[in-house]
Amino acid sequence: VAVAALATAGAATVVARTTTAEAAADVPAAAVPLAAGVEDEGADCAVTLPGSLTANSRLPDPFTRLNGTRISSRSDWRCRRAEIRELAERYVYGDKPAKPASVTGTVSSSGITVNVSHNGRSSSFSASVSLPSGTGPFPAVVVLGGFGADTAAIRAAGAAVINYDPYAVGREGTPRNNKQGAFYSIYGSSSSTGLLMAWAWGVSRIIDVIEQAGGNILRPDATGVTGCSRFGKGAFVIGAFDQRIALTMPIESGSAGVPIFRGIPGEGAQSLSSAYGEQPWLGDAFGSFTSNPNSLPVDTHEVVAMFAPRGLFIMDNPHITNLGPRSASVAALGGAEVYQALGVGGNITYWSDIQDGNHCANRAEWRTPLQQNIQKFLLKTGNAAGAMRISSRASGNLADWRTWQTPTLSDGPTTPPTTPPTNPPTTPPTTP
Ligand code: MCU
Repeated sequence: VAVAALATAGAATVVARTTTAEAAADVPAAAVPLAAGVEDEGADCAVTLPGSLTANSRLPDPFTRLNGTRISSRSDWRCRRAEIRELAERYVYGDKPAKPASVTGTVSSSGITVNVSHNGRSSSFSASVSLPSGTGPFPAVVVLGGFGADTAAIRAAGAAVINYDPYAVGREGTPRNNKQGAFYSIYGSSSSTGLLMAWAWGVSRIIDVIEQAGGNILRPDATGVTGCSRFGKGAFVIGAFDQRIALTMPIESGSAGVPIFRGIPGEGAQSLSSAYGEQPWLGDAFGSFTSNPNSLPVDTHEVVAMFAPRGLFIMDNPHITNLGPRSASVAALGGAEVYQALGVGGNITYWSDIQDGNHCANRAEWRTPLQQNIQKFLLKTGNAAGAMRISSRASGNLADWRTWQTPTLSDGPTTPPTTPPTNPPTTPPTTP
């Protein structure tokens, strides 16, 4: 789909990928399950990780399987996604364990408690809840940290806010060999899983509890997540790794968040070694790649793709190079190719066309798209098409980063290989 320049507003060139024709071609929101009923719907896919890695200065092809073949139908995406998930766990974020043996807890109009036990170890954490006005049950947005996210706009749109303290589940300020928090109490302080994935595990356990509570206060099928800066990194990983999350809204996530790892050094964003070393956000395995991201078999455009067809609204700041906004736009454009191939190009938005350059400022420009995304993916009362509103201050060019092209995927399952010809070849093979 061609990228069409629609308008120029001050210093920011606004480009929108979604034309009327494309929006019409998208499957209507009501016809598509916008979130899966399970945390990982590809859990049954057999994935064999590569034995060795090949350096590639361009972005890996999201449509090519680990065995070198390309997917050809939309239904092939489920198990290709599972491959990307495994790669991202092994090389970037660390393992996210499946649901523990026991998860219990409570949901009230003011809070959620979570109790987990597994293999003889247990831990607990809680989160406060602020309901919107009106009559429930309500959708809910998990908000990480107390800044950046427009909680007033979220509640005004009709969603509850779940105030999640990620540090209760994965603390900052610890060395990698002594990680702390509810996740590490269960899986060990020397777990190689980084904080972002520990935070993701915690939100998945909150959703487990919401599911078990019966849905009188909070709807189990309408959860979103958001946060700014380090909590934007968190929101991105939380949403990617739980397919029950219908809407994810990372804000100004920076290095270790949305920006492609391969683009960060050239753009002059926070270096990979700085982000890796500042806090154990990424998994321990990422330490081998901080000076050679070209050897990573996966990049964040494929993490973006893991969200498809679910709602993804990426907010970014083109005024701060340290955040890697150019590299973030490339991640969004690359991942959007998968959304488009699946016929849901209107379900992703990237928005860096903003005037106020302060990090994690509350911005009027994002209020309308934020509420439209909540209406479309959580309340299911709207169907506004997403858009790429990339500021010309920091716009990357996907063509510079890829050699692959986006396939036209067929609707149904892949046709099995045709049966071999029944007639023997007319010319017998010549003997040497
Ligand atoms: C953009 O997110 C981080 C950044 O990666 C860190 O280097 C800096 O210390 O903190 C930022 C942040 O979380 O700001 C609130």
